[in-house]
Amino acid sequence: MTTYFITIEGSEGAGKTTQLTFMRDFLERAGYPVTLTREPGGTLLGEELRALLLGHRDDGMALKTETLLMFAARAEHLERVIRPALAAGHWVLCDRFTDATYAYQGGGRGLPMAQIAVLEEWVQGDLRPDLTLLLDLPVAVGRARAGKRSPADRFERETVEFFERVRVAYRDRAQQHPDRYRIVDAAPPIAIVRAQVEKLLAQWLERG
Ligand code: Z5A
Repeated sequence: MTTYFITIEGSEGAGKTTQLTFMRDFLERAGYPVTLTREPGGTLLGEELRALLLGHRDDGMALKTETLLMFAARAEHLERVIRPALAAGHWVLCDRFTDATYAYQGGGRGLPMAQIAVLEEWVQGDLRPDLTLLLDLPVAVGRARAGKRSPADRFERETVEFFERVRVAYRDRAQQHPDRYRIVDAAPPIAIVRAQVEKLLAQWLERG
């Protein structure tokens, strides 16, 4: 049985979590069993690492520490959730994955992309997403959406310039991997974004 690993990416407030739920419903209606998960997180240990990574501490975190914790959570997630689900015949839908490390730690914080690539290779081997949807929208629009919740986590307190760099890094990734990436305009209302996402999924399912 063929199973697929699908990720959804974008900067804060892009609507990933909202659209991922619709994607699960869409795929389940089409008869595919789905495992829905997220990063950082997805396992007990991963969620504890997520709390450390997003936590409201004020004494900062070294960039290497932040990156290694992202990959530590990912190693756990791959071992305990993603690979077993794929092996059991489930499609895996994941809210963020390694493209987020390239965008945030690479683009946002300036870690050399080649160093991320070394960790990607080590932790994932040859496993890469089959499809990645990038929900793209102006930074100000996403921030306004996310700002309605409180309090802001360690990433949400970053500057507009940081999120502009994240957006550029994501778009660069999409250009570098056109076979895997699909870009969705995430600025319109939820129902319109949903229709775009479902159309892309339907086209992707029908590809030869
Ligand atoms: N991070 C990292 O640095 N490196 C890594 O390797 C990984 C992650 C894996 C946590 O991720 C942080 O971890 C993240 C990057 C970093 N930090 N940031 N920023 P996260 O995915 O959990 O956090 P998030 O991006 O902040 O999630 P989010 O703000 O919840 O965004 P979302 O999932 O894309 O949006 P949402 O929850 O679906 O919607 C947000 C609100 O907007 C909500 O009220 C919706 O009802 C509303 N919404 C959604 N869509 C629309 C539309 N189309 N119109 C109007 N309103 C909408």
